[in-house]
Amino acid sequence: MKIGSWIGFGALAVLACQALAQTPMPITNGSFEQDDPIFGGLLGYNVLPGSSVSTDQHRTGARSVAMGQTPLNNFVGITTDTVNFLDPNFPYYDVNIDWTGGNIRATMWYLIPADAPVQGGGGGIKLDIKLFNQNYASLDGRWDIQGNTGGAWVKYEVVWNKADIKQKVWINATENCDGGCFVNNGPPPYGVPPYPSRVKVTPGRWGGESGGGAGTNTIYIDDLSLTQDHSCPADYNGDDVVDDADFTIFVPSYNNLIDFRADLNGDGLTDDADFSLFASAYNDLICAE
Ligand SMILES: [Ca+2]
Ligand SMILES: [Ca+2]
Repeated sequence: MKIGSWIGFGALAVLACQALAQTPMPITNGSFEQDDPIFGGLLGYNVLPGSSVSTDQHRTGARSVAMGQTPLNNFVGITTDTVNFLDPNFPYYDVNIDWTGGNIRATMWYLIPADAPVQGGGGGIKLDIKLFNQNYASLDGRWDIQGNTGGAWVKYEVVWNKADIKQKVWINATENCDGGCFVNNGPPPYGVPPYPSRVKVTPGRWGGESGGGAGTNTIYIDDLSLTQDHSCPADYNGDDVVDDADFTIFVPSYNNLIDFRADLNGDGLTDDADFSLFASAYNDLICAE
């Protein structure tokens, strides 16, 4: 579908996509070297039972996190969902995100000694999309590590597509409403907008009955990092181009109006104002310089 002829809708250049590189996000203590100077324990993380700081292995610095064996229906790992008493403006160590920004990428490195192979279980990096301390959506980074790495560090990366994140929040906002729907002016303080603004990051292992059962031995992790692709709001599907594929995402949201998935002006609705913005961005086509 060609909508180039619709571009007469005004020169709303505010959405001209910024030519920014991926933005390193302020994940605290990603190399696991620091303890909290006041409260002790691993700075920036809630270390769940079964996990611990280890000096046996380290990719950088002197420490890593050891995620131990995972009993059935149990979870072993660390999470950023821990209170930061030192910063009144950033009360949790969860990582700030830009709702109108790009795809979110997480990387870490893992190691399994040759003489202690992992059997069973699953895991990965889980992402929870949050506003304040309310969880709006959970996205798993699937991971089925078995065997061993021969003692070498192996890179693990997961990318959460921006459209998938919005879709998950949308489903929770509209289909799981028994306890109070939080789409558009839903029960305060959880109405959307305001949009979720941070993520809880959880590297971990889990031993589900349908997910490989219990997991043996230890997986060491190090050098956790998060980035978000540059902001190009009208690029709904996160491929760095504003084209017909994005228009097909725009249309259903525009048709039901209350849909925030294609909202471009931040009012929680997808209406004519957003169409004007989308048409302008479509005319530019390319997000990145
Ligand atoms: Ca696109
Ligand atoms: Ca709007």
